[in-house]
Amino acid sequence: MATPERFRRLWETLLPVGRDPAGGWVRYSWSEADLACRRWFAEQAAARDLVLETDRNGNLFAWWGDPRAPDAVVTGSHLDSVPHGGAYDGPLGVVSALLAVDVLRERGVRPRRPVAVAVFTEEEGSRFGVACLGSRLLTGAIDPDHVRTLRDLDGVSLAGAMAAAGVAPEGIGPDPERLARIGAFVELHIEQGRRLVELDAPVGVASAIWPHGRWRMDITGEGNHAGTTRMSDRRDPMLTAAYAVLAANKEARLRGCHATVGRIEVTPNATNAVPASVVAWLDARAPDRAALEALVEAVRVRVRERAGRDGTTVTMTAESVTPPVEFDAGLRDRLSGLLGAPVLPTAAGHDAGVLAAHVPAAMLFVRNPTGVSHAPGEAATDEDCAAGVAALADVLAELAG
Ligand code: HGY
Ligand code: MN
Ligand code: MN
Repeated sequence: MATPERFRRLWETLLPVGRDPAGGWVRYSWSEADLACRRWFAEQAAARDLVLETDRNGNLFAWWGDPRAPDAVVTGSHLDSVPHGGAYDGPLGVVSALLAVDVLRERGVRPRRPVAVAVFTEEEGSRFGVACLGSRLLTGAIDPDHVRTLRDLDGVSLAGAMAAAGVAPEGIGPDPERLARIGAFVELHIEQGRRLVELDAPVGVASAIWPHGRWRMDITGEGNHAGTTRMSDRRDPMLTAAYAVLAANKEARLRGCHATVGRIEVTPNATNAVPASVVAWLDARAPDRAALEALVEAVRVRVRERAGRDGTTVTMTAESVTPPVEFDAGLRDRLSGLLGAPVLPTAAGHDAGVLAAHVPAAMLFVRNPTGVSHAPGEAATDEDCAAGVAALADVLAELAG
């Protein structure tokens, strides 16, 4: 049975991995913490006699049933994190999937279709900048030659990081044969908002994902002395960046969209120097594609105009853009009917959203009392997590049993 105590027992075996003294969890792909997460997953798979595979993109699959058979029911999520993120975003889906397999075995379910628990690589894009990297590579949504050249903040390439972890980077790229064997994908995830709190429901079913993306703004001015440079002589890229932050916020609010500048890099980053350049990343999300394009264009126009006044130059480059996702309506209705669970959209990206373009995909959300995510305040009660495990077990039994 899926009990809170049982959830907690397994949960606590993963919890210390990547916990950061400065707060939250730091589990970047292919880092020591990520490799420890992968070892943890391998141990859990072995303890359950699940056959573990690492695919050509570093995604992990633990199989209950024949890995080569068609029409598999795959469930899982990711174990990487944003910088100083919460505990649940990703790991909850993996832990719940393992426990759901346990529950089904205890119930004596013998699946007609193979079942796999999956862990996707670099869902957050926190190290190499592209979200849902593992599922994008698997599905051919991104060029592997480009991916091999991606570098982290220390200049380490993705190819180098993979090779250091013992996974051959030469092989990354689309895996149509593996994809064709997946008959359905279900990802359980912590809710990243408070809709389920409002609805008084422990578990929900996803309807859709807002289109969203990341844009890099390179703003260049002139480095100079903070004490001696007259205010009228400055070409300060920080001013343009500051304006970009405010413009993005205002345009998003006016349009019913979301926009965030959560990361900047300042060169040379000195207290007593007018910066030479600033790089700022815009994260923008909208209810539909046209609204997203209009939002980003509005920010672009306003920032360019401001750059003209600041004597700076700005270029804005899309780093990743994810189209809207409507989850398979048949599967969504079947699962919400089966679980008696409400249906809700999200503005967060997920591997299930990437896979949804290729296979029937669905998501379950577990209530988050704080509504916080991508920060240590992310939360769920053990009772709700157990309800999530029970719901996922029911879903897997329905699809594969
Ligand atoms: O950033 C996102 O939407 C997700 O949580 N990866
Ligand atoms: Mn996330
Ligand atoms: Mn996630």
